Amino acid sequence: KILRVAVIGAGRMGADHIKRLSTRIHGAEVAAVVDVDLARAQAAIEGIDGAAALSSADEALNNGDVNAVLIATPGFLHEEILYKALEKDFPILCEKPLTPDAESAWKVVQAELALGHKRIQVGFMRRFDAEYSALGSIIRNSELGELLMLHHQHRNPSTPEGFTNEMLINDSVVHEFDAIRYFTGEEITSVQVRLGKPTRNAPNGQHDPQHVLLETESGVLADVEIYVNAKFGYQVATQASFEDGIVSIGGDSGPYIQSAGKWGGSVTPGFEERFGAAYDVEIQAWVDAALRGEIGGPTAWDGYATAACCEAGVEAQKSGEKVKVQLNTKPDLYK
Ligand code: ISE
Repeated sequence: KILRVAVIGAGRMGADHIKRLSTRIHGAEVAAVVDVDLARAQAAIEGIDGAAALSSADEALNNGDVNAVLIATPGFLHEEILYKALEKDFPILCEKPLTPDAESAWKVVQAELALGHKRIQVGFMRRFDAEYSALGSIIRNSELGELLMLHHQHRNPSTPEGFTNEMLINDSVVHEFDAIRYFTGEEITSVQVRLGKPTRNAPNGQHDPQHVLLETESGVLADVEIYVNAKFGYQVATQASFEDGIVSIGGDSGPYIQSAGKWGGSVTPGFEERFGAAYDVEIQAWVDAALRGEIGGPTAWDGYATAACCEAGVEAQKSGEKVKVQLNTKPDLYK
């Protein structure tokens, strides 16, 4: 058996996934690529045998050749496609965010519950990064005692047009919300956002950088520097403080070169390079699990819980106050 995947959305992330599905991933093939811009869909399937370029998701889901869906459209378009794919009972890999707000994410959770089994894996790829999983297992195995604090740096070189102030939370810090939940195995209980001195390089009314402060159920404190117009490159790093030590991940990696009176290495230019290996592992885990009728990563509940954190985060951005994260009771399916 093989997954015949319809990739919905052939933008930056969609195109990247199409490449990996058609070259490096085992057990799956690209059956269809959907984009409102048909020329973009056509360009994306070039050289891929047996793939169709289409302009409507309905057409792809109903064409008989498709048995799985990878959703890589902008977040506000996910919900409708999710319902259609759930109706077909197809394995679904949905890029983050699951949906743009907690209410719609909760509806998606309800639709999956009605189906009675998990079909949605949400694209939080950091869980599949080698250093992230190493830190995750140090925490779970209590190798350095209890985890006390997490310090995150999330820096992007620049933002695409239309990247709003809210998107610093909804599109960027959403990754840390998931990472903190993944590391601690707990829900985040509150979010506060501090706006300090801004860079002159921020467009679109963004206040950049921002300092996000969080707490988890057991009182682990976390902070995130989100800085999306940092210019120098793409950098995502974490330092974790334990009772018996400190662990740092995502630091600079080699090769380190000494030449012409200088020494140093290079910084990854974007998330495709920084998390390329993690995306490969993520998509392979999704495919392997889907072939067994399961999912291989973050669930719709994770999509919902992070959406609730984002909502609190955007409110905190506006009020400057510490805002409580409101969550419904976790359904048994996700326990
Ligand atoms: C983007 O959508 C991502 O998901 C990247 O991982 C993140 O670093 C970036 O800030 C987001 O805009």
